[in-house]
Amino acid sequence: MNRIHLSLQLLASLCLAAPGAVAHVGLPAGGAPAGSSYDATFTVGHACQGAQATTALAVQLPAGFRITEAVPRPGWTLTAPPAGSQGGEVRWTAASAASALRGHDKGAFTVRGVLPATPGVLYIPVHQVCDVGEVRWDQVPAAGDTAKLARPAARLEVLAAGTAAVDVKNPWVRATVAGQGGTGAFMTLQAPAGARLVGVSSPVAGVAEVHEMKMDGGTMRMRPIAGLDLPPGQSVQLAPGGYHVMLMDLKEPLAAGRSIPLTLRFEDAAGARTERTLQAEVRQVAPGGAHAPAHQH
Ligand SMILES: [Cu+2]
Repeated sequence: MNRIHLSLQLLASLCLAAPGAVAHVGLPAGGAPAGSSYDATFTVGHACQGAQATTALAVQLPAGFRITEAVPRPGWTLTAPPAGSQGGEVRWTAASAASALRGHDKGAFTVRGVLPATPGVLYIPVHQVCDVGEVRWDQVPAAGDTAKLARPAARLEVLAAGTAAVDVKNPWVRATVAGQGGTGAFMTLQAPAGARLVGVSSPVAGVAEVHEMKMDGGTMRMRPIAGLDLPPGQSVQLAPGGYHVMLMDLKEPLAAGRSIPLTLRFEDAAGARTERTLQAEVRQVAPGGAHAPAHQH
């Protein structure tokens, strides 16, 4: 196996950008396995527009989700369907103005239950009531439509067995020119329950590895690592100048604009293996230009 150790002069330090835009009322991205016990924790980021506080939250449980219990909040009254049932509404209501969720305070509202046995995507409408006004988070994207919705319903990906509960945002691969043997792939990973990235493969590369950048005698070098830990709920960025996926022994030049498949392999704390296959767009430079690419000399 030919290992490539290139020394890179870094023109940009690793930029710790904020994770992708978060829906105003939503569930953690990344999904959860079909048939598993799941704590659906809805996060409220702020009150309705022009309002001072969130005073009630109602969640419409989707068919296929079997509720175990809704978690009470101190100072809020709670109504919920009986344990073991499907559908219906869970509603938390602030008992007084003092216990309402103020302004930009973040609040967590949890419904415990069991996910459907069949993989798919659940859209869960949430009704946010404020001291002034209300918002119905109930928009569901049309098939194939990636446009941003103003009031998206909470989204939960119910995963097939073997699929990793890991959210992959903005995956991209740096374009190559003819004769170039290797390139980098970059993305932001987040695992709600934690995971470890232990391997990568792609049909366009003979060899794919997870690399880190490290100072070595005054020179920044990259080298393969056995695994990359994804702490629960934390965004881990693979970016130029930092951790990255190294694609080597490329079978063809990668032109900007096309997409290539990448399969990421993960391991959980118990050693169970899962994977996730995604399409990464080939780009000339980092998106937005905010993260200047590392230049090779
Ligand atoms: Cu590398």
